[in-house]
Amino acid sequence: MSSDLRISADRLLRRLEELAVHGDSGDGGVCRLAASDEDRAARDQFRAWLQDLGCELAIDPIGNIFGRMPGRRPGPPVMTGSHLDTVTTGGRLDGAYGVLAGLEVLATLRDAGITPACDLSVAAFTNEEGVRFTPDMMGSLVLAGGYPLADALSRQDSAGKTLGEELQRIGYAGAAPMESLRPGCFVELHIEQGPVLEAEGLQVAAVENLQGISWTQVEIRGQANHAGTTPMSLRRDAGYVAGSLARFLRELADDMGPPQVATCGRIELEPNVINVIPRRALVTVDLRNVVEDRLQEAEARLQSWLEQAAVEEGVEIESEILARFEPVDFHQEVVGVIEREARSLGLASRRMTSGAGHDAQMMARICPAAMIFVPSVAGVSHSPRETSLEADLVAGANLLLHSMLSLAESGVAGTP
Ligand code: HGY
Ligand code: MN
Ligand code: MN
Repeated sequence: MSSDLRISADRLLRRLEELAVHGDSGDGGVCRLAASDEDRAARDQFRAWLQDLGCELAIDPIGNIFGRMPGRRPGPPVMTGSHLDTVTTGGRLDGAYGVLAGLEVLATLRDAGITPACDLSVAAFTNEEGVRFTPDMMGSLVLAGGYPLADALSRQDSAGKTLGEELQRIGYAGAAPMESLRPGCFVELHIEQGPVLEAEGLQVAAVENLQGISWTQVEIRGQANHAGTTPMSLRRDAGYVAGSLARFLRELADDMGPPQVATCGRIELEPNVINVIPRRALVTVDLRNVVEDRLQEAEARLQSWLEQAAVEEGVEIESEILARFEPVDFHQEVVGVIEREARSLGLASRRMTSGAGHDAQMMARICPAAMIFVPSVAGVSHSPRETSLEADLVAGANLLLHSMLSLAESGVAGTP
């Protein structure tokens, strides 16, 4: 019976290493920005593994890649998946682990000659990180109908290249109709990227909700002048406002208390030289909270701080929302299946909230969805130091296997 079925640990761990070659940053990490040459290489590798598996392959117009295995009954698939793109200083597991564990689930069923109760599919979504093109979770958001395809394809990177041009260039501007690709239910396996599971000595978590995200780009325009001759009272210093904004964000998060978080991830100054008062600053703000009206409160306090700073320093400030997603509650039935299958596998688990954004939050807009987490060593992620214990990676993949089989049997994915 399939309850004894286990994935091939060797094949999963080997493929994680083989995929990490694409974008290898030389320090144990990976830099594989969306629609870059490194992303193309990883996509090509994933596609080759899907073809070796005999999966039905599809690529949609935003470059999402899907591998599908037919089940005993027709209809929308139970889907898993994640992303192959990384942040600039990424690790080997963020995204890639969920994609390759999904591939491993299909390979395990093929090797065992098991036909699932309904179609299963694995997806690699385009531009989850949003580092090169904003917003993040873009490919899954477009598939979910939350962002017009034309708008997404027109988003530009800092060099002025559009996502559409870049997908054409790397050969992943697909044509598969999205309607036929949408899942009937979705479960994503991902590293926790935080300290909780390791601290509690747990191997897996059933993720039941995910916090809201607000990304803002702030442009501050002051006046360049001589650093030595300009009296402090006459300055319109964009650099000073940028630095003060970073401090304000820390004070805001401290004042609001957990789970509010606030991050100033980028500060770019012009002309960025030692003896010139900066005339311009470009600053990014990342605000997150699991409660929507608290996130709105943080956004409102940011805007009033910016208005006051502009008056006090005599600078012009313009802000642009780059991404805004409300908190998401995942589907209780899917969470329950994950917990039940964890118990059957003898894995101690807990429910938890995701601090990071994930493609699952976009699939939750169109079907029952939830996530599985495995521990991150020292809670580190978005860093070359990102790693997880092999035993946990294998345990998570086995839980994904049995959760998907159980969801296929349950019929939660719906009928055609
Ligand atoms: O920003 C996030 O939470 C995700 O890694 N894109
Ligand atoms: Mn991720
Ligand atoms: Mn990430």
